[in-house]
Amino acid sequence: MKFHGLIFGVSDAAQMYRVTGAHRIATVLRHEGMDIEVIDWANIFTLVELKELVRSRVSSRTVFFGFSPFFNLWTPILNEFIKWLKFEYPDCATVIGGNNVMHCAADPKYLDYWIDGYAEKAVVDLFANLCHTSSRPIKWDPFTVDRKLIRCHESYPAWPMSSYITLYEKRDFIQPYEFLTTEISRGCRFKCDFCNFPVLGVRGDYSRTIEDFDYEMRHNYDNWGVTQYNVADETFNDRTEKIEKFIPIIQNLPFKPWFTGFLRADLLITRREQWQLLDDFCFNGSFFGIESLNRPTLRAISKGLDPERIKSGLLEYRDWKSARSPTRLSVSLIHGLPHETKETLAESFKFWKENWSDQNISCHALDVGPEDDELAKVQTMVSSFRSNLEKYGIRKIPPERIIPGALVPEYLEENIGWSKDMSEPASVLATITAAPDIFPWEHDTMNIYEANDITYNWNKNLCYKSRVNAFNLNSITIGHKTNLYNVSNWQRFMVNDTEASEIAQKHDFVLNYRNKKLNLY
Ligand code: B12
Ligand code: SF4
Repeated sequence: MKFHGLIFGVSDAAQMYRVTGAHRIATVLRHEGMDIEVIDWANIFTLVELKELVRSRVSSRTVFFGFSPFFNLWTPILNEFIKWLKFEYPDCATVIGGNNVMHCAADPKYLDYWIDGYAEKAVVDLFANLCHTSSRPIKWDPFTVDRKLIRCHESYPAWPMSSYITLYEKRDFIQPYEFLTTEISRGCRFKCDFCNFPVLGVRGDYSRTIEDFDYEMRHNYDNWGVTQYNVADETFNDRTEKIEKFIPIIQNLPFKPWFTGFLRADLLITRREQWQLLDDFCFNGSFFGIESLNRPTLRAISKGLDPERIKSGLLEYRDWKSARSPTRLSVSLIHGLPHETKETLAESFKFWKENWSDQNISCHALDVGPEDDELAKVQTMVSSFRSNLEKYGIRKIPPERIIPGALVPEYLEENIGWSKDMSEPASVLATITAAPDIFPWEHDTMNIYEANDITYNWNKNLCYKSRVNAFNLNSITIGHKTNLYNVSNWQRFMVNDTEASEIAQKHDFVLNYRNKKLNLY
């Protein structure tokens, strides 16, 4: 008997991206012989529709309902839904998974298992147990008593692996103009102090096999016509050999792909040989975490390259790359890192305003992690900043100087310029909604309120006027129903323009998906 399960992806419908984690886990479980269906954007279905969908799928073979909230996004309807699931199908397990999933607002009363972190290895054991095909004991977290939790990074590390393949099915209704997400390697070679990614400081080649990558690219093209991808790697250019390894595959594909992903600017600038390789890879969209242009700040976060070299190198790369292929470069800054002042940020603003108007820029106030010390201790994703506040000269603002209500989502939305109508700020808002516990920090040269104010001004006067983000190109291709190479003037689109002009079609896209899912059986 083929065991059956449903995995519900929960993600911001305005972004129109599917939750890759849900499809990746589905791929792994299918490989184990299970019949797994993924339902993307479960958050846009009504409760009645969710119930209807479940009733049309469940049979005696069903063993579980899974949830994959991207960025821990959750809604009250989903809490109603899991309550109903447990009442209606008490013998089926409810499982929720993701990086930092303990931060999710899902009601633990109705969820049997919580799986935190990269879960490919853990799910194999868990589901073999649920299906009674193995009695290997599950390595639960012994310190969490209020729920059954697996901490994958400690008990079932899922890296490095030879395969990171994610496959889709006909019932996913993938459109040829979508951007899917692919993963070339897992883990980052570096250990930046503010970074909260859990797999850092890895050594050696952590990339998948070329055959595994080739199969994924061809399968998605042959079956769904997909040619465009976001790359999940934390630092795609951490090793030049990794880029070289995959180029023969890229160049033999029967289509011209487009990749967008994270690059480290200092590596790109000091390893000039990567430029041509990235162009050969069709790595045309790049996202750089620049964080700051202030030298003492960069030193404090272990980013040593002289900011003057970063500035000139980025401009040179932009000119070089855009003379060869359509290109979109995004830079991201963090306001309020140690040693940053209003003056250093004003200088930085001037540089970007004068030199980067044809590309994209975003900025965020420093978020050191949750205020609650206990929560910070149990998180999988927690930065060195949060664990070593003193080392970085970061303090909690004393209660008498706390501005009541200034760090809650409603205030931030109203006063800091985060609005649900704009794709980028909406993402941030979603994050804040999921994690309202913000550490009220200060250090000798800035505090969180000042950083928020500066961020608001940057957003209003620079970031929202910049071009569309390299990670948001999906909105253009879905809006135009064709891939990026075919949209002639896309490079002129701005962050807000794209949102405004394509909004109707965006909604169609996810609503059409929902209708097809509901009418499938
Ligand atoms: C692609 C991507 C996006 C895409 C999303 C596309 C999509 N839905 O596929 C877009 C562009 C929309 C995006 C937006 C943002 N992103 Co983003 N994004 C990524 C990226 C590069 C890849 C995500 C991915 O697909 N990973 C691969 C899959 C396989 O991993 P996974 O999702 O974690 O799934 C595994 C586990 O979580 C678990 N799991 C997942 N689901 C389930 C379900 C069950 C049942 C089980 C058992 C297990 C399980 O098992 C899976 C396999 O191991 C990551 C970096 C990274 N390496 O993850 C950043 C990342 C997640 N993003 C990040 C950020 C900051 C953002 C933004 C806030 C940026 C911004 N300022 O706007 C927004 C927020 C979006 C929102 N609120 O919706 C940060 C998060 C940091 C943090 N948590 O503190 C990351 C880690 C990058 C970084 N280092 O800064 N992002
Ligand atoms: S910030 Fe980027 S480069 Fe630095 S450790 Fe994190 S993932 Fe790696």
